[in-house]
Parts: sequence; structure tokens; C-alpha cells
Amino acid sequence: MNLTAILNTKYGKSIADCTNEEIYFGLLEMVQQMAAEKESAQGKKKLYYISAEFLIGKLLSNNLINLGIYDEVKELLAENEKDICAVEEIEPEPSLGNGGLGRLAACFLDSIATLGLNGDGVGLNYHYGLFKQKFAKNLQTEQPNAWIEDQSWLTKTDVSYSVSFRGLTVTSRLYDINVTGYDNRTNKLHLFDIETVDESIVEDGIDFDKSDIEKNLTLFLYPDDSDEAGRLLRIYQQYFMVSNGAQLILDECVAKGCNLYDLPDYAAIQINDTHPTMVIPELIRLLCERGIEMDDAIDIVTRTCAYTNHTILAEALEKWPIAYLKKAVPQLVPIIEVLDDKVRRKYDNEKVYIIDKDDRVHMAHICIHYSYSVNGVASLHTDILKENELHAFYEIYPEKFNNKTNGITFRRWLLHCNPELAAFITSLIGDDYKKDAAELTKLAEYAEDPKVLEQLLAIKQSRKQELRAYLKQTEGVDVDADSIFDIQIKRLHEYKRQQLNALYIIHKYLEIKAGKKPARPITAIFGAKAAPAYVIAQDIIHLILCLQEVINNDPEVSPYLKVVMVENYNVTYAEHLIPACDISEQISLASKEASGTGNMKFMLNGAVTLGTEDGANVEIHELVGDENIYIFGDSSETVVERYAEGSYDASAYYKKDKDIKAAVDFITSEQLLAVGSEEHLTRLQKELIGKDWFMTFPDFQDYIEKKELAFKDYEDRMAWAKKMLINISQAGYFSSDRTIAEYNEDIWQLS
Ligand code: 26Q
Repeated sequence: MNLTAILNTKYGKSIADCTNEEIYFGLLEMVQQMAAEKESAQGKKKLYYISAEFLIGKLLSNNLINLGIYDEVKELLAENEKDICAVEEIEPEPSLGNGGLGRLAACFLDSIATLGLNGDGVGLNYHYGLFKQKFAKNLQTEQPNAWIEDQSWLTKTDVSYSVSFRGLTVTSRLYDINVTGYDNRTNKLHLFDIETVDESIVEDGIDFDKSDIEKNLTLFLYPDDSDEAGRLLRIYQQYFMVSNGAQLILDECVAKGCNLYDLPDYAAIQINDTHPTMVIPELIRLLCERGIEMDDAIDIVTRTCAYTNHTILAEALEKWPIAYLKKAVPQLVPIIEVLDDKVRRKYDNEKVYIIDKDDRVHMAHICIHYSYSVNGVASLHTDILKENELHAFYEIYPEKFNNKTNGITFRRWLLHCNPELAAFITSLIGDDYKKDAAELTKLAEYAEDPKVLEQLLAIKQSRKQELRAYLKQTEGVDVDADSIFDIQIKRLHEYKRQQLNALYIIHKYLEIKAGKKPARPITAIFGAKAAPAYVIAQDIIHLILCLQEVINNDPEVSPYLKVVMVENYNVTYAEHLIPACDISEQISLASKEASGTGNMKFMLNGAVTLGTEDGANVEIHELVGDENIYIFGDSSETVVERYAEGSYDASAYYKKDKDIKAAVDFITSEQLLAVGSEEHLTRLQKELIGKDWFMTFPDFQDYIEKKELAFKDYEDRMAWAKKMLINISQAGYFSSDRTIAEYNEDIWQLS
């Protein structure tokens, strides 16, 4: 380790004389050098994980851990009276992702490198990424997140390609980020960019001229697509990503001796949700350009690509009007038409066509017909795909469908974010669990050991104290570390039902007002960003922020109940929140959450889940047993039936159930209107009474009941600690190392 030398050359100073910022840049340089010296994974066949999102989080600490020098650096800094945490704070967090799908891609890169597999990520280098969230007048506002500094984790390469759109050809530039595996190889995250991007076109908030493609192409992740220019920009971005990716893949394979006909022996391309779908027609186009017959090209590409589905929500499945594709990427249109034509000749079922009767291109359908593997991300999710949403495809291609239950990297979500807990686990069962997560089951032996249980509670308490200080510093809110920390952090979406949690909070507030005080204070914590054009999601944020203001300022209630919606929830924030959590809210409407991965992170850190039988909650339930999880709500079968019948009537529940009525009425109460906007609050209330599309009311009473039960059980501290321990001991299954080993065995088959 040569930090001293680097700082001396860079700044002519010793460690002790450097600022935290200088130390950060010194460490960055040192890590870059060490990562570059590591052998990169090799082999004939390589995996390319293509994704619109890579939610990698800050990289310094994770790299130090994976390079095995975290403790050494920490000590060296401490000897010079520097605090590694303060240095970590300096690093800006890249926001190259939005939520689960992007964070999953980042966990996968860590595991691929850790398992020594030959695999790289391919995506885009968004200069401002997803927006930075700010609250003003209890509403979300959006700002650009400028994360790229002069010296950053990006390495400019000499790789560059031409990418043509209708009437416009741009030149790309590839930037790489090293992905260090835990005690293993280094892989790459390849991020494409263009050099003509002009950050100065961003005006007020995150507004910019959406039609100036050369200047805006890689500015933002998910630009507002509520108008046509925005939707076209999304297509430009997607095509830019996949055309570069396809050219890179072909170049790398050919350099290794591939004759293009044997492409599947050199490359596996994992398509992360539908956003990179155009890689299929683009590769076909490029192969044809290199002299391969169309039918052969289609066959080669089908044997190279594999598709992961992350959602069953119809509105999230991308369908692009063919007219848009003609406007942006006309060269793909004849290929997509051939792909559609082949399907139509073979199958007499509109549901599996690629181009529908309204001339919209179903991206998922391209992926399913023209890839060799289709996977869901949790057992229930894959079953629903097979039996419902994608049933027609399952009947055609039963052999393509497989499940790969998601996972998380324990390096970030335990070793880095909760070193105290990791050290305690090591003291009990040794270090092997860091590379073999199944080892965690050994912890179950301590389920009756009062010393171990007490220590577990003490660690949780210290993490809660730490979060309390952090919330005070970042949000200016003072919470009680002896209260129950009940946390819901995830993208804001109606199906995830933050509104159900908000209704509970109103219910509790009304109870306290009526004199019914909880045995122990409750702190309800939220973190969520809402897509700028998603009106109801914005309204839900508004409701929660208004509740925060009313409740926290009510001296009668705030000693018993506090609400905190943290600003700009991101990976770094999650690393503070998750270790401190008591109750993990996983309350999506059954059948709607493909998997969830936050649920796994909480479990690993000793929180107990309050959740529906949805996504990976089902598998968590099976692993920990009824005693160690709080399950509520209607089953996915009931929900699916209710949708099919069209029988749900929200207003009937509202009229019949006085708790529901009281909570919903409160949304437009004098108290809330005094701090909030009538427009937003009324709209949300109307939406709930008139529609409640994600069926919060039928689950409301059961949610209250199970939440109260959890609060009651929490008071038996030893019994609760046992639940925590069992949860941790069963979390090994959710290591992304396990998930990636399965992908490799069943799908990629890298040697
Ligand atoms: C689609 C069309 C138009 C505009 C935007 C989109 C769009 C953007 C992002 C659709 C979906 C996403 C992101 C989805 C996502 O994060 N899904 C989550 O993936 C996780 C990893 O598999 C799962 O654990 C979560 O259950 C799932 O919600």
C-alpha cells in the first residue's frame, strides 16, 4: 500500500496534513492502481450483462473491502488522526439507477467478479443519472445529480464506435469502471457516452431541450417520457446503449477467434428487463452486414441472448409505437418486421405477436421469442409468469422458462454497512460465511444463548443510535432510539403501497389523539423517489410529508409517534437505515412485487419482516417459519381472481369500515390542509375511494392486526432477538453469489 507516496506526489503532503478530500482522491488513485494490477477474468466465453441501470453506490469502501485492505487503511488513517468515515463522505454517489433492478445489476457484478467469472456490465454513463430529490413545501422537487468529478472511478478508454440514428450519426466513447471481486479478480463495468453532451442545456430543475440528441443523449436516466420528445429520447438512449454494446461484443469475440457463426460459444448476453431489447435486432443487423444470412443471424442471436423479466405490471412492459422506431432507428424496423412475421407464420395467437394491431412493438415479446432463456426473479414471480402473464409463451417454450431468485452482495450489505454485526458473526462462526453465505445457518445454534441474543440487541441499539444521529444531522429530525424503527424504503409506486403504511400512521395518530397510547413509541421511516411525471406517486409523497409535519409537531402525539421521510433516498442512505431497522415493511399487493431485494438486506441485518406473501417474501417466510415473520393480506390467487372478476369496489370498503373511513377522511382534514396542498390531497383521496387499484382497503385491518402483534412481541426482548437471529441465520440463501452461481450453471455456462 503506497498511500503515503501517492499523497506526497499528488499534493506534496503527508497523510496527517492532507484534507479528507485529498485523502479520498489519494485512495481513489491507489485503489485504481491495485485494481488494474489484479488479473481480470479470462476465458473463451464472456457474459455481457446489459442494463439501463447500474446502481453501484459509492465505490471507495467497497473496493477497499474487496481488495482486503479496509482495516489496514482505516488504521493508517486513524494513526494520522483521520476518520475513514469522514473520507467516505466525500465521495459523490453515482445515481446510475433507480431501484431494485439497477441495484441487482450492481450486486451481480460484485458476485461475478467474486466468483471469478468472466463477465462485464454494459450500460450508459449518465452525467446526471437519476435526479436528486429535494423537498419544498412538502412536495418532491428534482435537481440534477452531478456525480462525475475531474478525478473519478471512470477510466476513459480508446474504444469508440459510430452509432447511426435517422439523419444523425454520433461517435461514442467508452468509459470503464473497475469492478473488484471479494478477494478475487477485477471485471469491468463498461459505460458508453458521447463527447458532445452539454450539461449547460439543463435549465430549471431537470428541464432541458429533449430534441437536441447530440447534447442530451446521456444526461439523465429515465428522462420524463410524458411527451413524445421524451419517449423518443428514451429510444435514442436504448439504441445507443445496445448498438455500442453489440459492436463491443462482436469486436471482443472476433479478437478471440470467433467466426460469428459460433458467437454463442464466445458470448452470453443477459438482457436486464426490456430496456436493452434492441440489442437483438441490432446484433442481427450487424451480423447481416458482415455477410451472414438473416435466418442464420436470427438463430445465432437467439442462442446468445437471455432475458430477465422484473415485472408483471402491464404498464411497465415496454411497448413502443413502430412510428417512433421509424423516426429514431429506421434500420431496425425491417428486422423487427421479419421477427414478427416469423412469429405470425408459426403461431395463430395475437397474444404472442411482436407488433400488435395498434402497431406497437412489444419489447418483451422480442426477448422471449428470440432468446434461449427467460427467467423470473423469485419463485412466486416465475410461477405467475408461467401461469398467467406469459402463459401463452410458456406453452410454446416451456424449456426456456426458469427461476433465479434474486440475491444481494453481503460485502456491501453486511461487511460494509454493518461491520459490528459482521465482526460478531465472525466471532461466533468464523470467517467462512463471507465467501460461503450458507455458513450463516450455523448461527441458529445460538438461538437460545442469552449472551448472544443480548449482544445482538446491543448491536442493533448502537446502530439505532447511529441512525438517530444521522437523521438529526441530515433531516433535522430528532427521533427516539428506544422507539421501534419501522422502515419502508423503495421506489415510490402505488403497488408497493406506501399509501397503506401512511393510512396506518393516520390510524395510529387518531388512536393516540383519542387517548390510546402505544406501549412503546414508534418511528415510521420512509425513503422513496417518485418518477417526476407519476402524479399519484407525487401525491403519496406529499401526504407522507404532510403527516410528518403535523405529527412531529403535535406535542400530544410526537412522544409516541414520529414520521420521517428522508430526503434523496439512495444507496448510501440505505446503508445507514438498514442496519438500524427493527421492522421491515414489505407490503406490496400480493402478485405485484417481482421479488424485492430490500427485504433480503433487512433480514440479513436482523430486522423482522412485516409483509405480504409476495415476491421473495414467500421464500423468506418458508425459510424463517411463521414465528419469525409477520405475514398479512390477501394471497396472490385471491388478488389475481379479484382483478379477473373486476369485482373490487373500494368505496364499499370505505363506507363499511369505520377505521378506513376515518383514515381516508383525514387526508383532507383541516390539520393536513393547513400544511399541504388541497389539489394533491383531494386527488389522492379521490383515487383511493374511487379506485384503490392496488387494493389497500381489503388488507387494511389485517395489516393493523399484524403490525400491532409485531409491536407487542417486540416487548419480549429475548424472544425478539431470537427472531432476529433466525432471520440472519437464514439469509444465506439470498446471497447474490448463490444467484450468480445458478445463472452460470443454468444459463451462461462460462467455464
Ligand atoms: C418502463 C417503461 C417506461 C418507463 C420506465 C420503465 C421502467 C423503468 C424502470 C420499468 C421498470 C423499471 C425498474 C424496475 C425494477 O426496478 N424492478 C424491480 O426489480 C427488482 C430486481 O429484480 C425486483 O426485486 C423488484 O421486485 C422489481 O420491482
